[in-house]
Amino acid sequence: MLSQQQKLSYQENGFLILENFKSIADCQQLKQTANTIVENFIPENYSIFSATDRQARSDDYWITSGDKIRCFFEEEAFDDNHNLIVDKNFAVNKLGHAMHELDPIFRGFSADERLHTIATDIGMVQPHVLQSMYIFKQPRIGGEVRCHQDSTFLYTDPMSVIGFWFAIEDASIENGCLWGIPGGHKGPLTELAKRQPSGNAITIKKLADPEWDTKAMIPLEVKAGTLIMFSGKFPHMSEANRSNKTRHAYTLHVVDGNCHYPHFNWLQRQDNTVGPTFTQLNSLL
Ligand SMILES: O=C(O)CCC(=O)C(=O)O
Repeated sequence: MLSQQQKLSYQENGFLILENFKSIADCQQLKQTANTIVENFIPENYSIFSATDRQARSDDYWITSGDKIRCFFEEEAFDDNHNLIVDKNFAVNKLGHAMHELDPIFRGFSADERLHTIATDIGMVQPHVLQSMYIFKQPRIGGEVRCHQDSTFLYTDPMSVIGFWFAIEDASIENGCLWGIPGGHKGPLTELAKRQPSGNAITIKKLADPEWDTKAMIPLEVKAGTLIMFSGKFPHMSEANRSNKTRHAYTLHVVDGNCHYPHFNWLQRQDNTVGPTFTQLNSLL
């Protein structure tokens, strides 16, 4: 799947951009499905997602969502008295974390054998799809995602997570595209998130300096259908979306089943696995 040059570029920069990876029709179908999930959602039990804090917030709704489809709201969708102040259909920050398994349209989009091949091309032995997220990045209130490395939150020993980030709509600086530090993955893992043995608390432990050199950040502006893949130590972020446009994206986080997946990771599935392989996903189609 990947050329020698693409593999070298991924190793050097920690990320790779593959344009036109998905068709516009596939992106539109996924977007429609995500919007329908939100339309049908009755906000009785929900939580708010914030990725600006250094301290991870957690609650029951979040911590048990690893093998479910749940809605997490934008922080700015509520007033100080916790009343929803925007249309529900433009209030959800993201869906998570098992659409790839539980929803037939999301499953079809995710069960892409090319992703298995790409993961093995860059050295993964047994790719498993651990997590999916549909990120809306809503107009005007789409929350910032602070600079982080995905291995902080989905840790394996040795580290293995790969992020597959699909632009479902055009992503630009204006509507809050991804930013990243090319080569930043060559530094250490700077933080590790650990779920506490009891309760829902997740603590984020600082492992290393320095803080990210934000001057080295570059915007990854891409068209709908593009796949950006990045390694678990690639520092990346996105700014708040203050534009009038949405910026929908879908992500899959894939880990190597040959690596140890510790109990301290926040995402623990009831079946105690690290999610299906691409072949298993395909067999469910
Ligand atoms: O889409 C975004 O704004 C951030 C996504 C992200 O950080 C991730 O997929 O790891």
